[in-house]
Amino acid sequence: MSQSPKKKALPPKRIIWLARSVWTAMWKAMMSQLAPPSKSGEYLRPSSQFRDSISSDAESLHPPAIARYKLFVGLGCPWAHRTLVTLALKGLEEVISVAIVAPSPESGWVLEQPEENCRTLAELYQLAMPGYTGRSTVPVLWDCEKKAIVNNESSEIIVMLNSQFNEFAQWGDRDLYPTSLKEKIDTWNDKIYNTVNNGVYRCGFAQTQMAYNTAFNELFTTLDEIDTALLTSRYLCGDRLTLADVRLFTTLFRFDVVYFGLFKCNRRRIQDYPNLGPYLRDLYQLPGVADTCDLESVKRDYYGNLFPLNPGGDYSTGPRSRSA
Ligand SMILES: N[C@@H](CCC(=O)N[C@@H](CS)C(=O)NCC(=O)O)C(=O)O
Repeated sequence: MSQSPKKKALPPKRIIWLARSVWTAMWKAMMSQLAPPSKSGEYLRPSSQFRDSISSDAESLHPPAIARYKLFVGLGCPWAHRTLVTLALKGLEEVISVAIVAPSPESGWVLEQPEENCRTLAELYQLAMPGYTGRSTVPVLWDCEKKAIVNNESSEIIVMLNSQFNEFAQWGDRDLYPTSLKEKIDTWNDKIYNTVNNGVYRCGFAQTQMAYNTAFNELFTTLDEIDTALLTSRYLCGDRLTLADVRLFTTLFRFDVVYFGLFKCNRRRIQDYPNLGPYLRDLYQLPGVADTCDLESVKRDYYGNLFPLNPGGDYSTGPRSRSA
């Protein structure tokens, strides 16, 4: 009697190959959603869509005023964090209110308290511009009177916070973007944006080895350069704190805890640099700044929500501080 041929078990190699191919295809699809790449796998950050200004010009739609504007921020986000630091350094907490959002895998940013009848940031964007199809990012500078997004680009919001509310600000005389230093500030900003602020994302979101290597080298070349500059200078532009420091601070603050591990920015930690480490602590200790910092939210938002980079969602507990 002939026996039916025994089914052969699928060789494990085949299974591994299959799992790898499926996962790689899914990973690529998720990554191109999360972080649109160039042809060579470099991360290309989408540009911000709302670019109006607050100004006291007669024809301005958004004149400076007390209690008219609100900032929507996520505490993990370095771009939103810039606006909170500027708010604190100018003493604008009583002038501009803050609404906090937290990430959710299903709905993107969710408001801690509903605002304008919106539960999510995406709904707020829809309220401002029905049919909007772009990204709903933080920070958002919201005009409560006009029910409009004034601006969602952090680099522009902090310039407005620095200059447009001085008559109401506790520290209206503190100019973080003085004309005399503008050129120097802008030069640092350009370099630091490309290679450090966005540079860490270019490492973490790189989709080819070459794109990662390039971003990694540029990042640490700039950090070395800054470390050298800080040998003879308390701040980036001399002895005066400027918006260039604010912009650098929020990236450095997250560096050892998330970028070093999750984004593979791991040639050196900030605390291992002779001058960058103390500089970071110096900025952290400026009055009002520590209150804007929330490392638990930073860990939760990066490790818990960048699914393609960390599918398990668990997060690291290190690194230890130097003294621990
Ligand atoms: N260019 C923007 C970038 C803001 C940004 O990318 N924010 C992230 C959080 S760190 C975000 O809200 N992402 C949500 C998304 O891309 O859908 C700025 O500097 O204001």
